[in-house]
Order: sequence, then structure tokens, then C-alpha cells
Amino acid sequence: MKLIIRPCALILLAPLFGALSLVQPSAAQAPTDYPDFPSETPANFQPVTDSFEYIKRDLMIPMRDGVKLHTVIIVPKGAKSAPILLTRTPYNATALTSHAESPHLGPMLNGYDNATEVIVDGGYIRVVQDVRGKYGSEGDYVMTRPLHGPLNPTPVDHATDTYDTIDWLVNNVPESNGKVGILGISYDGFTTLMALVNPHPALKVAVPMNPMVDGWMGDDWFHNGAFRQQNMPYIYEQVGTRANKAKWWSNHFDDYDVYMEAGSAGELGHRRGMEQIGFWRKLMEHPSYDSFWQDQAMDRILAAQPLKVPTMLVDSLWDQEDIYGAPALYKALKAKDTANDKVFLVLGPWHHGQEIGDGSTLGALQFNSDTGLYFRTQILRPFLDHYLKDGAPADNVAPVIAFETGTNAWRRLPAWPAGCASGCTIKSTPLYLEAALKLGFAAPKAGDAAFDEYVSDPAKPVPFRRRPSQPEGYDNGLTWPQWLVDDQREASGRPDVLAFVSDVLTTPIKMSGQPVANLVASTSGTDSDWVIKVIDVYPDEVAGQPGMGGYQLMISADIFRGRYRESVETAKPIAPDKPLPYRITLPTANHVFLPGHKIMVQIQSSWFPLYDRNPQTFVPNIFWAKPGDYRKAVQRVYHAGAQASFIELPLVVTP
Ligand code: PG9
Repeated sequence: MKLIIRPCALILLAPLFGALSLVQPSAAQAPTDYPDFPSETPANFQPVTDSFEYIKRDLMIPMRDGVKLHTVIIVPKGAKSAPILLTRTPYNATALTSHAESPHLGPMLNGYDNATEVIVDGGYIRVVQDVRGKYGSEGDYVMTRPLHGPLNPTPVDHATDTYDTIDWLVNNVPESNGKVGILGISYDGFTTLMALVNPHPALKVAVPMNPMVDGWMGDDWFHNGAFRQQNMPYIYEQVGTRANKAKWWSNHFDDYDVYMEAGSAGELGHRRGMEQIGFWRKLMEHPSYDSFWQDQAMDRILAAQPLKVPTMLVDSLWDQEDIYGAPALYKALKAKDTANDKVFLVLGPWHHGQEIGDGSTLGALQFNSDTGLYFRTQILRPFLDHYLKDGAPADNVAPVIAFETGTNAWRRLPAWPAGCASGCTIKSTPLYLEAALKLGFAAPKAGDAAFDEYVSDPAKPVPFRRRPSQPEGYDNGLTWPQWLVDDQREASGRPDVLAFVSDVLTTPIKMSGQPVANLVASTSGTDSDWVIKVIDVYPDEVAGQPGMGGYQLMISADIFRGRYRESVETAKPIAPDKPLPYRITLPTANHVFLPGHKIMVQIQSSWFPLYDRNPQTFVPNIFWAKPGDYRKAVQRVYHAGAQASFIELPLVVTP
């Protein structure tokens, strides 16, 4: 046992040692008389970086309201007349520009948001800036800060901050040629889009990758009104403090249990003190698609702006975070691109942001080539070079470059959806849900069974992936990025999931565009969620890849919150037990169902814990549903006669 001597004990022991000086130091021992023993740490250490192949400048750039934004500028040594590639981020400019301590640019930039080869081999000046209110930047943080207007009373927003930053850069970075490109993924794709509002004349090109466009319709916060509650830790950490110091905590290994235990998302937020966070309060106040969401939807905003800057929209076909944004923007902007030289689209077989990493595989899927590298070297690099480098050659980038899943081939297309380089048409073709859980292109016969049914029990919601359910995240071996390609076999075997299956295909079926589910369905409750999944079922055995035998791969899937059946702006109770039509547009696909495969459509009423549970009893605001509101419901999907349910598939017809 260790002897601990307290001061009072020393006084008692003093006579024993005959030395009161033990507790009362003499003047000779006063601290000021200690011998000089200087700190080994210099007051201001200066790293020697003469041998580095770049110069890093870390500075604060003033905005029009006096707020200064922290900006890291990396100039390759010897650069002259080099263009600038800018990214504006809430994710820490310092971290994004110091992935490794190295004299070489490659390792230092190799990580999130840097398309490294493009920057390094292209000789670009790299600029990364913290948005206002985050990390090293001054000012107030507002989640995806809306433009000045009804949602933002200040005169500053991301459009003005980008303008001011570009203005400063072209006047203060002597190595630049005065041309700036902006690019970024997700949130940084959103800030890239904001740069297109009243753009600075020096902004020559923009590449928003997986951009967050509409937080309610189908990107980060809601999908068709269903709340993506597994984003709560993101909100907690991202908005809780300037430098993400407050970390979300979990008392369960399985996220399923975390969200079940709290009951509703509102209750969980309350238990974690989230009402202190302004954005969380706004989310809970705006569960419907009201002007709060409509007025900040970037497709609506940019549709009202003149098209000035060539923009390449990059979409991941299995984007588990922002699958809605890029195709929605393409639809909103392409009609205005009359000269066909401003709006470009790339579709790749990726998860969110995978295009800047290895794109050879995604989960169990193999693409037979590194599709990420192809994107960066054959599409992104020539595109940026063309607009940013003095005297660069034509880029030969097609208006649309789309990876075709199933056949694993890149296609150069004149528009989206086009189906093929020339001569194809897209024919919206109904694929009917039939009796006996069959699926087919012929309309169901009169007299067939009218419906199939299941019981949806909020006490046992359908897991969106195999339990234990992981949280969202990219580190520590989490497989969150690949959940959209998880095998759906587990779900198709549950009694609360309907799985309609086609016969084995004898010819390839190619689909390009967005499938639309037309359901006729009833619930015994007064509110209900509907999850629709279009699935490619692999043959029972697959040569060369045994693990793919019988695999059920989601090609396009989404959730719809029934209370928005009549109007997304106003939630309304559903009439119980009444067959009602639902029309649900699913995410973009570019896929060939190969001979030997089958098509499957799964229908269920929860996707937990990614989406909060629908109580199945109409309540004014589901964030605050009480335990007694969560009730079992009998769900029926109708499929005969005038109540046929079908998925409109955008099938490619070749002449
Ligand atoms: N999907 C993330 C996000 C974007 C916009 C708002 C909130 C989150 C992201 O990856 O940045």
C-alpha cells in the first residue's frame, strides 16, 4: 500500500524529524532562487520546409461584413500562372490539407474531398476554406446556411462568401492565372452549388459531387417526409460546437436499441440536450415540406439563376446520403442549357463520395475496373483542365457519362436519360404486382386475388440492415457507406415484408432513369410508411463469385411517409382500411437486369433505425409521438383489376 502523507500529518510528525523546515521552506529555498532551467520548447517553433514540394499558407480572408474565414492555400513550388481549385467546407480545412505530414503533395492531400491525382498531376493551387462559424473561421454557423432572404436576414451567405474569397484569391495569390474552379462532395458539393449564385467572373468551372440539394425530398434529413434519425449524431457533433468537440455517446452496441429505447426522435434528442442546438429545433418545427425546405432547395434556387458557369454534376448510383440531389439538379437546369455547354452529368457505381477513392468494388459488387480512377483521370481532370488552364485542349467530355451497372460499362450519352448514344427511346413500362407474389409485364387478370397483406408492428420494425445495426460513419471499419448494396434476402424472408418476384429473365432488360411506384394500398391505421425496393435477384449460383448466388441487390429504393399522400406541405390522416393510390418516384438507376436474373419488388412499412418509426396513428408531429401512439396495423397492397399496383420502369428501347 502506498503511504500518503498529508500536510497536517507532517506537522504532527515534525518533532520526530526535528525539522519544522519541512513544512516552512526557508528564504534560500524560495522558487525565485531556483537555478535557471529554461523550457526546452521554443516560444515559436518554425518548421523547416525548404525541401517540401509545396508552400502552405494559412491565413484569414476578410468577408464583406468584416468576418474573417480561415483558409489554407497550398501552392506547388515554382508554380506560375496556375489555376486554383477551391473547396469550402464545414469539415476542418486544416485536417483536409494535412492528411499526412509529408514534403510531398500526394500523401498530404490524399483523403476526404481531395481528388488527389487531379490536383497534384494537374499542378493546381489547392485552396480549402472553413465556412463561417466552423473550426478556424470567425462568424456564426448555420447548417447549410440559406441565401440572404426570408430564411437568412443577414447580408451574407455562401454565395457572397465565395464571391469575396475568389476576389481575394485572384488578387493575392501571385502564382495564380486568375482562374478558379470550385469542387466538393456532399456538404462541400452544396457550397459548390452556392458559388453559382451571382458567381464571381473568375469562377470558370464547378464540380458539385453528391451535393446536398433538398434536405426534405431525398437527401440528408428526410426522404419523402420520413426522418433519417441516424443523422442525429452528425447534427449533435457538427452543430453542437464550433470544432466538433462534443461527441455523441451511445449506451448500446446496436443502434437499433438506441432508437427503440428512446421511442421517438424528439425524445432521444431531448434526452441528449439537443434542444440547445438551433438546427435541431428547426428540424423538429418543420417536419413537412413547407417554405423552410422549399426556399432552400438548391434545384429551385439555381433554376431561377442564369447559367453562367460550366458545371459537372456527379451522382453516385448507390449514394446512401444524397441520392436525390444531382439528378434533381440536372432536371432543373438542363432545359435552360440550350447550347448544351453548361450542364454535364456523371453517374458512377459508387457510394457517397466514392469517386475520389477506389471504385473497383462496392460491398460484394465488383466492377472489373477502378471506376473512381477512371472518373478522376478520364473525366474530371480533362474537364477541369479545359476550363482552367491557359491554352488547354478541348476536353472531349460527353454531356452525360454514365456507368451501366449489370454490364459494368461506361456509356457516353447525349442527355439523361438517353439509353444509348443514339436512336434509343425510354419507354415507361408497367411492371405489375400480381397474385401469388408474382411480378410481370402483363396486367393482372380480373378475378385474381385482390391483395396481399402483412402486419406492420412498430414494436418490431424491419431493420434496414442486418443487426447489430451500425451507426453512420466511415471510420473504424463501419460499413455504412455500402448499406444500399446489402443483400436483401434477410428482408424478403420476413412476414412483414412482401416480396413479389418475376420469372427468370430470358433477355436483358435495361432501365435508365427513375422508376415510379404506383401503389394501391390500405392501412388499418391512420398513418403509414411505405418502403418500395426494386431488386435484381442474381441466379442461384454465380460462376467466379459464389457469394453472389441468389443475391438480392437493391437497384432503386425509397421510403414514403403516407401522411403526405395528398400534399407534401400538409400532413393529413389516412382513411383507415381504404385502398388509396400512392405515386412514389424512386431514385435514379442505370441498370441492366441480365438473362438468368429475376426482378423483385419488396414492400414494407419501416426501415429502422435509419428512418424514425411511423406510429401508424396520425399525430400532429411524429417527432413527439408518444409510446401509446405506436400501434400495429394491417397493411394491404392491392393488385387486381382497377386496383392494380405497378412500378413504371423507364426501359430502354433500341430500334
Ligand atoms: N451528407 C453529409 C451532409 C451534407 C449536407 C448536410 C449535412 C450532411 C455530408 O457528407 O457532408
